Amino acid sequence: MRGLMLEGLDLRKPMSGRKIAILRIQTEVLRVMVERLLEKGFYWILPVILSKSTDPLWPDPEFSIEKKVEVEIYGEKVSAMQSMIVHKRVLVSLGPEKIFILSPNIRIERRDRAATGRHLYEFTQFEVEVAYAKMQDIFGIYEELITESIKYVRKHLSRELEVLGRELKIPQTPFKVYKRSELEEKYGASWQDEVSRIFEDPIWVTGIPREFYDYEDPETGEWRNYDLILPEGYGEVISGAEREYEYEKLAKKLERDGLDKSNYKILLDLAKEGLLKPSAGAGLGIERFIAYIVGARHVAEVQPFPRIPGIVPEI
Ligand code: ASN
Repeated sequence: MRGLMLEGLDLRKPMSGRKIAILRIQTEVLRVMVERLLEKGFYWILPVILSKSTDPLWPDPEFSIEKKVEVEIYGEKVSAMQSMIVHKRVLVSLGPEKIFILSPNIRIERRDRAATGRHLYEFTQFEVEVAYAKMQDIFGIYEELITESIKYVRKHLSRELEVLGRELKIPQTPFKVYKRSELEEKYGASWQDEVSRIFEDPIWVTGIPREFYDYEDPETGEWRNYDLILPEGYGEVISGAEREYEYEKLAKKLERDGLDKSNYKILLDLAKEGLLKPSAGAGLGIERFIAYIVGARHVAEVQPFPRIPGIVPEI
């Protein structure tokens, strides 16, 4: 269904009506989502790009990073942001307890990921983090953001949907919740592609063994984390979790994963002092969500300046 024949890559021609319709839809979807969170009392935080501390993105069943972008500035080594997870944890612990960030991430995905139709080497996450929140709270927030934006687009942007030839269904809430292990057992290794095609509405998948900062229940070994899988083959669009906040567990998990503790010293120091608050949050891939809304064949179709793995454009 989705190849690499993309529309809108020719930067020397005026943009197509299709692409302009996509940008109109994106504008309004972002406005709806931002307004909803502002009404709920969230603080709008601006992103950080270069940092000594970023998401290791590992271990993770989805890992496909070719290289980490590191540069030296003022005699110090910093990385391009892979996700603001560390910053989110610090902020909700020391400052406002409900935050959101439209956060650009740089992830140099392997070139073969160009063909999935779902990977970009630069993209933006709609990040949310809430102190003392649980999984269900975060499910509720994103379910509202998703359904309200879809309702808005159907009601006010029907002309754009027509240009795109897109029929958009309003998903039923609450979205169904499944354990990753049960999906894996039933559908095998490619369960994500399978469920993304079979289910008609988005589904939450919980219990994913991955990065140290997601909460692991010491009694059951269950991971209190989640992904949201979109239907029609669009796949994962959100990932998040309840978070670890205890020093011992964090230190042990960093060691288990073979990560350099000095990159996460701030988290460890706060945890040691009892200042790292429990929280939960997630990030929604904005381009993937818009690709689903507009029915794009490749996620890069929603970017004015496509960032497809392996292809470095003129601008
Ligand atoms: N944004 C994700 C979260 O909040 C982390 C990630 O992007 N890897 O858990």
